[in-house]
Amino acid sequence: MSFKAGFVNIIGLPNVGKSSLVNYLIDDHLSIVNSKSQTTRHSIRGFISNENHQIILVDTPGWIENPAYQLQTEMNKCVDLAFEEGDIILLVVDKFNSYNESHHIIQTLNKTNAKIIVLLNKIDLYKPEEIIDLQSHYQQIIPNADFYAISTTEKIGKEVIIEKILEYLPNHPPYFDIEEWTDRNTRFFVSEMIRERIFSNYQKEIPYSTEVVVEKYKEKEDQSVLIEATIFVERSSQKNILIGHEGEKIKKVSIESRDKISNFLGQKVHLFLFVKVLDNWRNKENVLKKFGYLSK
Ligand SMILES: Nc1nc2c(ncn2[C@@H]2O[C@H](COP(=O)(O)OP(=O)(O)OP(=O)(O)O)[C@@H](O)[C@H]2O)c(=O)[nH]1
Ligand SMILES: [Mg+2]
Repeated sequence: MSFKAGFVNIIGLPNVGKSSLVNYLIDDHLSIVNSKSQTTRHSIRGFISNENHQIILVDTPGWIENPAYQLQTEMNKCVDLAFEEGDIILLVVDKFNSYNESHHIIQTLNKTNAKIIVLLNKIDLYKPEEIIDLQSHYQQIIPNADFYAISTTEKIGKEVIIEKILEYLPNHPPYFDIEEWTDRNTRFFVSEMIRERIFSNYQKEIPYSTEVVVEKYKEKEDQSVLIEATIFVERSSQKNILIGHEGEKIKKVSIESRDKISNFLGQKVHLFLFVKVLDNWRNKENVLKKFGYLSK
């Protein structure tokens, strides 16, 4: 039997459960999940490999209807690239957002040569008739797609999704080492775990105005890890909010992040966080490039 391998790109509007789906399918914490929308900012790849196949699952940022700053424009470019590069596209939808035929995502899907699977997520929250109505709606606007109703939190749907992906996966040698589970490095996961704690601890514009960069990652002789990370914000008022009265807020983020990272690495972690203002960074091309957001 020849080897099968391909890119399975996961696309949808913000907050529908794309990252939850990737984590559920690969049975690991690849991608951070949060109840706030626009959590994911990069394409993140996770692999399911064995001696017969390699499924490359690609989590993407949620599609933003009207980008308000360049970071959001770059996030949308990740989605457009995912349409082009996918052998299979998983469109994740829920009942809280709907599309019509003229929507960019639907029009692009109907033009692609990739196989399309529509996944109606969060069915733990729906009445049976809502599922039937949504199924007929999506079958009408994307006639070439398969359709499954799933729930990542209730763990419903994995077997049928994997079975369908394997049916569609093209014959191809593995793209990545079959021992690897992702193409992202430890520093990336560390910065994402800190960012996730920021999403959970702050409201309004703070999560969206911050970027986390791991500046130092050093394993010490006693097997513990020393990590220094900078949290960039856009204005000094945001820096004050982030730090909080007598540093209480940032201390909480630091402790929670340290525990998460330590759990992930299986090592003791010494974490030091610094907050810096980088004026209007979300609109600065050179900064976005440095932070790894520019696709070209
Ligand atoms: N009830 C329910 N909630 C879910 C389900 N799947 C995901 N969620 C929740 O939906 C929220 C968003 O999940 P994410 O996985 O971060 O969504 P996303 O599409 O990756 O979001 P962005 O990265 O912001 O585009 C989180 O609070 C999840 O816990 C589900 O099957 N049922
Ligand atoms: Mg996400």
